[in-house]
Amino acid sequence: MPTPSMEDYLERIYSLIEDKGYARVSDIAEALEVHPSSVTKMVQKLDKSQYLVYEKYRGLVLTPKGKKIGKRLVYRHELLESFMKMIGVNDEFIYNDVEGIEHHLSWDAIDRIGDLVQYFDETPERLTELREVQKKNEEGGDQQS
Ligand SMILES: [Mn+2]
Repeated sequence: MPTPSMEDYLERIYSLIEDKGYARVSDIAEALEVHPSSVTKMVQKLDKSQYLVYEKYRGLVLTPKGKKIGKRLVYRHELLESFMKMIGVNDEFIYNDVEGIEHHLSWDAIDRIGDLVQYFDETPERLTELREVQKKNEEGGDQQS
């Protein structure tokens, strides 16, 4: 199992390759706001664990194992963002909240959250009811801040 930090890298590398066709050390460093030397170190670790192959001149290539987990990690992040949005979390908190919890949930929990998101997608009137509860709670003024 990859560590949380390895997960962050694999998630980002997968997205970069999806978006641009390649992932350079400098792009990863910029995206994760870390020093390029940290990226190089982690890339070597990911290579050793067979998530990717690092070739000095060709760059990074994800192995089938790296692609599979990278895809799941990107899905997990996007699902949790949808979930946060759905339950009414303010947009400005969503990204950091997801970054904070994504590594600490079981895949079972992720799948159950997936069910819930699907449930609300399929029955939008429930979402309207949820918004009414939230509105009532906010008006009640008993919200913790
Ligand atoms: Mn993430």
